[in-house]
Amino acid sequence: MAAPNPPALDNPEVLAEKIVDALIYRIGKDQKTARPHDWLAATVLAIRDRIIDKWFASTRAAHKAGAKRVYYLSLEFLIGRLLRDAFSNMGVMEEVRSALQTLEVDLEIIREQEPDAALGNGGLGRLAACFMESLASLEIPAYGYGIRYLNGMFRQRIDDGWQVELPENWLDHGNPWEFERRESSYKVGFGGEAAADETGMIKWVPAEQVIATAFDTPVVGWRGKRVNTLRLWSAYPIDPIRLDAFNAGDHIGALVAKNRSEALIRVLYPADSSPAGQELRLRQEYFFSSASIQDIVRRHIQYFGDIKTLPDKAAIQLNDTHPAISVAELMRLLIDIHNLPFAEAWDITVKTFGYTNHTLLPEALESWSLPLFERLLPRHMQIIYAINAKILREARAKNDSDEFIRSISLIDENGERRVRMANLAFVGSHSINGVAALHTDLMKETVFHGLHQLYPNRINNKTNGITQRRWLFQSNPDLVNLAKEAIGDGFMDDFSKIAELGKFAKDKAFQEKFSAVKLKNKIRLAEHLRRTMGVKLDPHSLFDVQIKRIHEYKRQLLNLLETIALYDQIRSHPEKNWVPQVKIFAGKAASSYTRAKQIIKLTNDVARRVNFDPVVGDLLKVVFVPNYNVSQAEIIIPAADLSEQISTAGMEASGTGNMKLAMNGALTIGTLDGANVEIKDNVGDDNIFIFGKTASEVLELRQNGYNPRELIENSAELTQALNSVASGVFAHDDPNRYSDLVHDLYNSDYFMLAADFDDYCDTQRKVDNQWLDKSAWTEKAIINSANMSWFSSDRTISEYAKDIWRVI
Ligand code: 26Q
Repeated sequence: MAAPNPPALDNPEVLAEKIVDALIYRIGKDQKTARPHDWLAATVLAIRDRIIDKWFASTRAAHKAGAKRVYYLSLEFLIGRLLRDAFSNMGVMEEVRSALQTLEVDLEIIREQEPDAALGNGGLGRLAACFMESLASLEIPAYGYGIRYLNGMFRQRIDDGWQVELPENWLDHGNPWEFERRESSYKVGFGGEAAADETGMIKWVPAEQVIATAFDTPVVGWRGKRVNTLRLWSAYPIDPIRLDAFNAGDHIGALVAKNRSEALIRVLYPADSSPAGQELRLRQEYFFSSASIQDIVRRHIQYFGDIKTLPDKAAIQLNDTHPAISVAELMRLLIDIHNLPFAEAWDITVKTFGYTNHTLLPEALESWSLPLFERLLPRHMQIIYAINAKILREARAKNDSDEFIRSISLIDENGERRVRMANLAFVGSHSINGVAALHTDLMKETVFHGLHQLYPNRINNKTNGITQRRWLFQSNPDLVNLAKEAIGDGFMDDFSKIAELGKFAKDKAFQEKFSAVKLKNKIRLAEHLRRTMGVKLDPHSLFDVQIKRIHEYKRQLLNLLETIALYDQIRSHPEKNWVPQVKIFAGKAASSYTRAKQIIKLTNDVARRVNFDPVVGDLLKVVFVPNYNVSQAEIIIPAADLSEQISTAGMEASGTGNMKLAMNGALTIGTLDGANVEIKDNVGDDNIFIFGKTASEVLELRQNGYNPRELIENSAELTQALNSVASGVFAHDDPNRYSDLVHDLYNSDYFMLAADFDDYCDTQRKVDNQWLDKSAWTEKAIINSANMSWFSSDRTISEYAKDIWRVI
């Protein structure tokens, strides 16, 4: 059957009719009784039909061409709201807006009814979402594979300054973007035994099985050229109810299987950069890996007939180690089901997989205790031993030292024996990449030192990127209009052309317009915060933002201590020419991360004191915005003047918020960490504020015995700030609340706040001075926006496609 012609663009009246039709016949409401979320559903359904046409056409085209497909396996996809993404990429945003206007419905109001699909923690999950959008925009046939969590990332509420976690029920009103595909269902086993049968073939007989069923969401590329699939797995029991038990009166026991399978997909693990080692997490990892690999193999056989050609037609990318068990799962299918010899199966596996590493923090490297692994996945354990034997043979031939062999082994023998997922992912992949240049260099020297010696050609860098469609075009329309006015709209399709804005950096009239856009975005944010939090902010003050997961290595505490020092100074000298500023913080702490939660509480304690101090007035405000998520980011980022990227050098793999903020014209204050280094190279040394120890200086300090106490005592400002925190100035109700926190800074300060504090404060005062020269500031902001196109995820994905996946 020929592909139908794309539906003609409707005029607003025709589209309005379609929306009303959907409202009445598919939602079952009339115009009088419809509530905003009914209008939302009806509008999505009316446009969705067009997307589906493109979707099928894309799938057919890839099939016809016998194209190689990219499979992105990720336990997280932080996609946020989909309406604006889909409508804007389909090019129907304005058309829909006017259609709804004829019905007296406000698109912005119904847009806000859409819940955020928060199926991710932070950077890694959002990166997966940006990548999916870029893959579709670059017209690369690709599938994202993940889990359809019933509750994604928790909703954060702040009670008396403390974080409280609440479940986020994003599916409560249904999800008009997804399609359940019952026909795409696979059995996934757990436990039981793996032993040779009478023919000598290994047979795994699992003790328990669940069914994984696909839910597909279309991912619309720019200008609707291609629509890819995000396939998320849900779990069903094989026997939803044991009728015999139920009829015998055991109503709970009858439903055990249903509850067990549902537990698999119930929640996203709310950890970031430090794994929570529960059995359920390993079950989730295997559940989605197994379903995805079975689906990929099934599709390959169906289309191409021969499993041996898999690496020519499929590239599977592992988003960190969370799906690393896929390596053993593919081996199992090739050996046990497709009867390939081990060596051939291994060759296919290594050619098919690529692995992306997102962290160097040793405590964040995933490993599973051997007894747990063996009990849950006995056949995979055997396969991992076999892989390990092969790899260690190769290693010994190269270097027989114990230290080298220990570093290569898939089994960690220090203390309780554990399976190292990073080593499994590494040896099972032909490409291992870091996510920023510095991070990739450090990978070679630290976590993968031994493996890099054994396989010197495998590690490569792919500096992260972000999609400018969501993070600029959709979230900052006024800046886009200004850019169009100045340089035409060529940058919408060829984003490198945004560099032409640089020509206007010194143009006073353009500067005025640029800062007027920024001011408008700040007014919008101030209004949003007034409505949601009741705070009053002066949009003319400097908006200094640190928005990201709360983690000690990201050093929100450094920012806060500088804020306290500034507060002290303003109080001592209120007559000075201070720059009025707002310190905006937002982010979630992992629920089990006590210190991170304490930092949130301290932020709120400081805010309460500073914001109501009449001496300070509007000179300094501190705001902790609750429930940071993708939608909040879309409002905060375009309104930021200053972007805080102040991690301890060597610890932030890349960062991507740094890119979003700079692209929207915020200046960065940051350490030489992660992608900050490359942002500096692109925007130029004069247009970024760099401070602090470098990664190698941090290492040296650590090796030579770091002494924070001495550093603190040599800094009058830091001493005073810590004294006020320790003595309960911000916590009258519980003066000892922060004693341990201050004690730890004096005695260990693992993240080296003391080493960077003075330099950071000096640099903040340089920022203030720069702000006072409005024209020079705006010039720098324009240069930032103009020079950030390299950080488009289109560039990142093109590099993956050429160097790793070989699909272009
Ligand atoms: C692992 C095991 C068990 C439970 C949870 C986890 C877990 C979950 C999420 C471990 C880590 C994460 C998330 C890590 C993350 O977001 N890393 C960030 O990735 C970004 C994209 O590459 C980088 O820009 C950031 O620098 C990096 O911190």
